[in-house]
Amino acid sequence: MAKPRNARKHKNKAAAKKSPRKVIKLASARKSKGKSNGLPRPSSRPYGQAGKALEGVKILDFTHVQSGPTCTQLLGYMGADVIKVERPGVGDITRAQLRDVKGADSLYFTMLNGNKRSITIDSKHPKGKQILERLIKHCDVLVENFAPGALDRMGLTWEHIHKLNPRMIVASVKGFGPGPYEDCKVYENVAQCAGGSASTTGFRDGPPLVTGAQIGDSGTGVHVAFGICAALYQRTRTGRGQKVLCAMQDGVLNLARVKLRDQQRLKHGPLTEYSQYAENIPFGEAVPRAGNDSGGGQPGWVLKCKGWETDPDAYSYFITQAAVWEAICDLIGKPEWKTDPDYAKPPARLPRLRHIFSTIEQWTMTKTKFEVMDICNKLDIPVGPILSMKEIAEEPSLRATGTVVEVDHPTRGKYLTVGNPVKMSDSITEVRRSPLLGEHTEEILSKVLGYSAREIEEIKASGAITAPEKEKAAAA
Ligand code: CAO
Repeated sequence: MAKPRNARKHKNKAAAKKSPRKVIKLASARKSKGKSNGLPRPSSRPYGQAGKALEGVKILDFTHVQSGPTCTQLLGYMGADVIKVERPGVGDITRAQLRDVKGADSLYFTMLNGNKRSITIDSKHPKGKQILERLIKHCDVLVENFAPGALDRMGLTWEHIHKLNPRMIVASVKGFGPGPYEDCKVYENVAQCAGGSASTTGFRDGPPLVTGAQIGDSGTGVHVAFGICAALYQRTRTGRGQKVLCAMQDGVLNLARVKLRDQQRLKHGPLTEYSQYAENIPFGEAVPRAGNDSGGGQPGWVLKCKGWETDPDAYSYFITQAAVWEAICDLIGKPEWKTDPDYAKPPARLPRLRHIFSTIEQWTMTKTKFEVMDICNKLDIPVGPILSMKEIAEEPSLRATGTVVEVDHPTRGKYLTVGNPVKMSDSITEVRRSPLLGEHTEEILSKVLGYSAREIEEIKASGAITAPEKEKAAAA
């Protein structure tokens, strides 16, 4: 098979150094001097301290609001050097949105932009364009989530970028993929609605509901991060960058795929695990909203626990997993259900789920949600307390694992953020605070792009990295 055109170019030293095959070869060569079985040795460093997974990867972060910043923050957590380009004087619009501390960057911004450096560049200024072009040559990946066409309007077409740096990966989040809506601007809830989540969320007798988890924005950001890592891996073979696109509609649909599964099952009869089936309510043509029904093959529901009358989160999710049905019967004082033909087997239980869950609820209401968890876990019954954000913020085990992290910020003081949810045995995540607007402009111009002090003075005087006074005042 013919080699890709750029494959030969890839044989330069720098590219070969990054090739995972080469890494394995070096490790096994080292090993073969001793008593080797040809496999790489485990790290001799303490857990999680063998360097960072994406060390050396340089990201030109042209993202704003939530979806793109989620992606680049994750890449930063994994060790990439993330250089966030922001509009002079204004910055990412979220710096000033939902502000809780006067004059300080909002939590909206700080919690999505950790582990990044900030440079301000007016991308429409001729000198600003020159700086951006240098950054494009320097970086491995450009990530953006502007409205459709905005990057092209800045003169940064794929062709132009690819010409400047054929190794660059250009990753984009858009609301919709190619098709009738490709030019539309999209925010979180629009994506939840267009991706099939809203029509299948909520209660049957209520309107469609959006979820609190930001599956449109943050969910798509995670998808794009995955696409970028895959493209970086492919580049080790081809030497070439590529375009990576994730439409928010597609990202949401990927997360709602069980509902597309149910849509197809509808052709073959009612969805027997939906409570609607037990209530003898006929199904329509499309997947209905399923309330708190489990999306899988093991029925579940949210049940009241002790204190529910005053505490809105005193509930547990309870799953009547078939494997532990007998333990459930004993626990709730219904040992006869173990042999009763109406209850003993899962298909017999389906039309009776409502009654079953209200009987279990009589038991859960006598216990706190944490007691339910303790008792059921010992019996292998899958349950989960409904945790409030207050409880999550205060949960010591989440602090201990670095999932919830406290960082210090020069203008707002200490705040909590969500650390890296992915834990890796060789790669530690250090969570660093978000940058102030333009905090690293000079550092990046001089140390990364090699501009001299005189050139930096010229850039400053040109207005390419500073805002007109009017915009500064508006953003304050
Ligand atoms: N210097 C100069 N101009 C800059 C700049 C810079 N550093 N950074 C951005 N701009 C300009 C853009 O070029 C654009 O100008 P034009 O309209 O003249 O091309 C302008 O700022 C506004 O960009 P935008 O259209 O992306 O921003 P918006 O606030 O109007 O729309 C959003 C926001 C999110 C709806 C839109 O960006 C979008 O649909 N993005 C794709 C989908 C997406 O990511 N949605 C998730 C949003 S929440 O995470």
